[in-house]
Amino acid sequence: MEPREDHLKKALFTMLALCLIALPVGRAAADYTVVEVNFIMADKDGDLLLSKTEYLLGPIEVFQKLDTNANNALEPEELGDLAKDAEFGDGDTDSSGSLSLEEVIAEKLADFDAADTNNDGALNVDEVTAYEAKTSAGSKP
Ligand SMILES: [Ca+2]
Ligand SMILES: [Ca+2]
Ligand SMILES: [Ca+2]
Repeated sequence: MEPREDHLKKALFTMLALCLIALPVGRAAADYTVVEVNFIMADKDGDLLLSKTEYLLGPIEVFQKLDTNANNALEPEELGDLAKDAEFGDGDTDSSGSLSLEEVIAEKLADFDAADTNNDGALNVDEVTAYEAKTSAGSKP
């Protein structure tokens, strides 16, 4: 059994690493794109495929971290700038003004299915890269 504390430490480290990667540092030291690095970090079993579980793990951990009042809902105050993101409005399917974990998972599963273009139930790095390119291009005004 994996000790839960180790798991949390790994998640925190991953988030920290993601923050660092997100900084505009010019050319990355390694020849990996941000999408690829995120993919490698999310791919816990290293099979170069993201299962649904692996895909959801990150968002679930982020959810728990952001939910500072532990009411299993993310209010705009907890989300800060993220609340202005279109995903917040889209994800709040019951229009409660907050995101429940169920709403976050539903949103992410929809992303997963949309990205899984060869319908094998897993995401390879090409599918993730293509999906990220598509969604970031689509979200520009
Ligand atoms: Ca995997
Ligand atoms: Ca809601
Ligand atoms: Ca796939």
